[in-house]
Amino acid sequence: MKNTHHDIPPPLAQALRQAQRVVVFTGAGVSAESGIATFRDALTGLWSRFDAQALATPEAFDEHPDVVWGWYEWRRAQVLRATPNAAHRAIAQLGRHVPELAVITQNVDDLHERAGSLLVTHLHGSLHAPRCSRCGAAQAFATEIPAEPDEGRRIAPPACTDCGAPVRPGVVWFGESLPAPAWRTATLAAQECDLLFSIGTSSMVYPAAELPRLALARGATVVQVNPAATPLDVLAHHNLRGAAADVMPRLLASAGFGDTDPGLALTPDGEV
Ligand code: BV8
Ligand code: ZN
Repeated sequence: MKNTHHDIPPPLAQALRQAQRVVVFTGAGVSAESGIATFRDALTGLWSRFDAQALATPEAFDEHPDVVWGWYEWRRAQVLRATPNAAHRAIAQLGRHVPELAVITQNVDDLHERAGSLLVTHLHGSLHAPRCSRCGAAQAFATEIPAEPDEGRRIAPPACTDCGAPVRPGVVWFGESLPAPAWRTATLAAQECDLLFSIGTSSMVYPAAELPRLALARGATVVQVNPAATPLDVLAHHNLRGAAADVMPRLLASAGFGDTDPGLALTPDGEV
């Protein structure tokens, strides 16, 4: 069934109410409403001369370490200034309503964790885990929040405290393998779930884009949330055409999972 909806179809609300094992698989689009540039538009200024795919590679780091490190420091500054949006919060809330929820993200930000999601698997690493490009030693950032690197400023990467080699971002670049434990967790979750949401991803990067197909092959219901069409459209049972921060709260409400916001004081007669 290849339908696209603005509203939540009743069969989907029902499937969510009855789901036992749910996977939420996210891409850059889930952080878009937190002001984090999505992957394909994360290139501004100096970096606009590079294609993201060309910049997120070991070769680019070897050739232009200061351009690549500057790009990641600009992105890290964005993330540190950002706050989780309603989509991240709805996904954390979902974890309080279904028996098992696995959050599998391609994103390198920590907004799922900051929204309260507990089990978050990072397939492509994290902006917050720099490591030595030679000996692999974990490194700490010299400054908590990098001075806002202006558009395209080159920043020389720091030297490893153990061996002096350049420190690199703790992310998985194109041509690099995904962390085996994360990939194993993700494939097991996709193969065992009864409902998988693919939220805010262009579904073009492999092997991550394989996950919804693994879930489908095991008979799971696959739902996509994206304002635009992606290669997953033809396979998904439901295509919810819209922004994640708009769709996700409506999805939970449709299943009766709307939490009273813990921050709201109840009036004496229980009215919110
Ligand atoms: C690997 C970290 C084995 C860095 C990233 C087949 C099989 C296996 C590999 C390949 C294959 N074919 C090709 C490959 C190679 C390659 C690949 O997939 N290339 C693609 C381009 C074809 N894959 C790899 O290299 C992977 N490694 O295969 O290892 C191996 C080992 C050695 C030698 C050979 C093979 C590694 C891939 C990981 C690369 N690193 N990120 C960083 O972040 O800088 S991937 C990068 O793209 C991002 O991290 C992101 O996670 C990923 C996908 O991007 P999206 O998240 O989808 O973001 P995007 O901007 O594309 O789209 C945003 C979406 O959101 C859009 O659809 C938009 O409509 C939507 N949206 C916008 N606003 C909203 C919204 N949605 C909802 N709400 C909104 N408000
Ligand atoms: Zn080192």
